[in-house]
Parts: sequence; structure tokens; C-alpha cells
Amino acid sequence: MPESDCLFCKIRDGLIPAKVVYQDENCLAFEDINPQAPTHVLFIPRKHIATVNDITAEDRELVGSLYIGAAKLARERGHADTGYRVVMNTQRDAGQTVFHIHLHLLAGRTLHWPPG
Ligand code: DGP
Repeated sequence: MPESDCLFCKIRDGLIPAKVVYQDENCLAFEDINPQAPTHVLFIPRKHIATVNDITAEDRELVGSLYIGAAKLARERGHADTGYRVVMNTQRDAGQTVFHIHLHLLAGRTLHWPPG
């Protein structure tokens, strides 16, 4: 899929509205449109990367920024000690629907495991 057709690239570029809650030079985070927990935020790299399969060694710092951002927001929202989940669905069987990698931050309720 070309970057110009990517939903999350359009959010990154401000072409589609989203409630942005965090950003740094490498990443952007916004509230999920269909929240599955009281906190459900998506952290995306500014660079278009379709799936985890497409991450390369040069993306190390950028991918690290997603986790650093998620941990920072989790702490700010009071989830650091109670707990939270960060997850990146990859391809069909995991339920990936948007092909621009995104780290889900889920928190604010008891999260079950295994996820099903
Ligand atoms: P995944 O299934 O892992 O690919 O997650 C995609 C997530 O993206 C899903 O939880 C819903 C969210 N989503 C889809 N479209 C939009 C949108 O237009 N705006 C926002 N904020 N989130 C969206």
C-alpha cells in the first residue's frame, strides 16, 4: 500500500483528525477510535512501516521511541504500578487491520491473558 493511502500517515499529516496525546521526533500517539480499555492509545512511528516484518536494524531507535512514549504516558496516567499492556498485532491471524505499525497501550482495567 502506498504511503498516500495509509490511514495513519493521514493522521500523522493532520489530514484525518485524531486526539493526539503524545508526540516526539520519532513518534505520535493518539486515542484509539474504538477503545477496548479506559486507556487505549496507539503509538505510531512517523515513518511509514507496514508491519513488524518490515522493521529493519536502522529503525531500532524509532521503535524504541514507541515503548519509551508508551511507558511515559502510562506513568502520567497512573498505570505504571497497577499495570498495562503494550502490543503490536502483526498480519491477519493477529488481527492487524491498519498496515502502519502501531503499539497499542491498554490500561485502566484488568486485562485477561491469554488474549484469545
Ligand atoms: P489493529 O487491529 O492492531 O490493526 O489496530 C488498529 C486500531 O486502529 C484499532 O484498534 C482501531 C484503530 N483505528 C482504526 N481507524 C482509526 C481512525 O480513523 N482513528 C483512530 N484514532 N483509530 C483508528
